[in-house]
Amino acid sequence: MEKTFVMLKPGVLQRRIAGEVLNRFERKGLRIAALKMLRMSREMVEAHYAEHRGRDFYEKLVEYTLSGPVIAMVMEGEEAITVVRHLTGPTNLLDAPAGTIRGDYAARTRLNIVHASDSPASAEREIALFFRPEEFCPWEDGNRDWF
Ligand code: FUP
Repeated sequence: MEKTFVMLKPGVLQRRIAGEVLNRFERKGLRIAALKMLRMSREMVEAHYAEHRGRDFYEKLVEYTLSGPVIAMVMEGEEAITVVRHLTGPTNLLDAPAGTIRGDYAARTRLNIVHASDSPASAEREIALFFRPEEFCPWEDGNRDWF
C-alpha cells in the first residue's frame, strides 16, 4: 500500500471543521497511519515550501501556515497519492469542483485549507520532514464485521 502526507492547515482548526475534513479521507477508505497536531516552526515551513521560495505568494503562504497549529498525517491506501489529490481537488480554487475538499471549503487559493503530496518523491520527503519512524502506529483492519 502507498503512503502519502496530508496536512490540514490552520484554517481547519480555526473553522472547527477538522472532523469533517478528516472524514472525507476516512470514508473513501484511506487508513490513518500516523497523525499529530503541531505548530510548525518557520524553518519547517520554509523547508516544506522550499520549491515556492521567491514566488509572489510565498510570504503570505508562510504567514498563513504559521498562523496556528496544523494537523499532520500520513494516509495509507492503494494509489493513495492520486486518490488523496482527487479528494483535495486542484490547487487553483477556480478549478476546484464542488465535491472536492478545496471546492467545498475554500474560497481563496492561498487559504486552500489542505496540503497533500503530489508525487512519491514529495510524499517521501514530506513524511520524513514531519514524522519519525516510531511515530507510526501500525494496525490491522482485523474484524471486518464492523462494516
Ligand atoms: P498544492 O500541491 O496543490 O498544495 O499546490 P502548490 O504546492 O503549487 O501550492 C502550495 C500552496 O501555495 C497552495 F496551497 C496555496 C499557495 N498558492 C498560492 O497562494 N497561489 C498560487 O498561485 C499557487 C499556490
